[in-house]
Amino acid sequence: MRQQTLAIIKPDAVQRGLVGAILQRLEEEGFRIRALKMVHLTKAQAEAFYIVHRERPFYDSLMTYMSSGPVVVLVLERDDAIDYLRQVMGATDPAKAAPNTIRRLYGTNIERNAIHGSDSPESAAFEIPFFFSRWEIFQSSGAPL
Ligand code: IDP
Ligand code: MG
Repeated sequence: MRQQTLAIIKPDAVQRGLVGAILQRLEEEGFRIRALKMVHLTKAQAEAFYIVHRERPFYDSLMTYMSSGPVVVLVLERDDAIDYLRQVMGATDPAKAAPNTIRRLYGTNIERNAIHGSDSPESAAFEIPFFFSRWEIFQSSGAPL
């Protein structure tokens, strides 16, 4: 099923000049970029985005990291986009991620792991409108929203 998901190229990857490599990989994997922007999240914005994690022990550190520099936010479209992006990203901890996944290639550690991807249709439905209004998302003709 044709589907959209939200990806974030995280501050560590932007800072190390990996935006181009990651975008190239995503396009090679068959994702179409439907929206893209660079933003520097405030801590309050990062907290609102990651609200589901507020009870987790790493939450404060994650908020500091996610607001430490600009990120590149993307709406990506493909068949089975949500699960497929999670496969291409690899496991949360880059050291445990499968070879050739984005996190294995470009992540630094379990926190600074280069990329975020929505983990379910419910997450995508929250995360895409968090960053993009409808008119900012280029729709392929006839594709479902
Ligand atoms: P995910 O990004 O693979 O879906 P989640 O468990 O949803 O992983 O965690 C969200 C983000 O929080 C991770 O991508 C990573 O940046 C950070 N994180 C997850 N687990 C840890 C941890 O054990 N220590 C530090 N940061 C973590
Ligand atoms: Mg997650």
